[in-house]
Amino acid sequence: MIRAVLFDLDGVLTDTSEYHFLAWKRLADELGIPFDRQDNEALRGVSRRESLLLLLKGRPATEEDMQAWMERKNRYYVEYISQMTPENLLPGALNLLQELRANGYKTAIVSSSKNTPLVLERLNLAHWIDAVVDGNAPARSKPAPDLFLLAAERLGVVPQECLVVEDAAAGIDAGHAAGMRTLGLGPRERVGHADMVLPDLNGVHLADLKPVLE
Ligand code: G16
Ligand code: MG
Repeated sequence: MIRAVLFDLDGVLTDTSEYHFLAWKRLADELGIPFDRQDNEALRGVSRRESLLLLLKGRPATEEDMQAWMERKNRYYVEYISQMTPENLLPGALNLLQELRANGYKTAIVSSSKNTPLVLERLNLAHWIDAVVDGNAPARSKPAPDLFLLAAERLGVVPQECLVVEDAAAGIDAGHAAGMRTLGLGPRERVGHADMVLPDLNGVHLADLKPVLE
């Protein structure tokens, strides 16, 4: 019996995944490294450092370079997200959060991003969320189960009572590693290993999630 729904942020509730791409693309262009949307798929949901390593594709870099490049990418990213408003919530996201809460489910945001507090503030979401666990927590990032396990603990539920909603392969892996049920959003090539797959949350109601909620 599911009692809590743990939402990823980027690519699930809002489209910051596009801003991550644009910020990495800007850095890659400046460094003269080829990088397109297809390359970006591998970065979805993984940490900032892991993303940079994927972008560098084995090119040599000192720790100092890495730090400077991660900071530069983050500066670009923060520029983008500072312009966000509640209009940047993806269709269906707010409605589902409200329905869940009205029906006694607990809700959490579980994101690898250190920028989660700023994004949540821009989206004005605090009212519908019981707990937030983000990349600032002293824990391993996805695909490790740590962030999801921490969220369950904060909500006072056990992993078997949690449904994870994720758009990234690494996030689905993290949910399964935590012993939770998973709803994958996006193409089957990416999230086909989830317990249930939908294209996105547009028009999705509680009743549609019955197969994974019971
Ligand atoms: C997100 C994004 C990733 C990003 C990571 C770290 O994870 O999907 O692309 O690299 O956070 O973000 P930041 O550099 O802002 O700390 P999630 O878990 O919300 O999908
Ligand atoms: Mg995501």
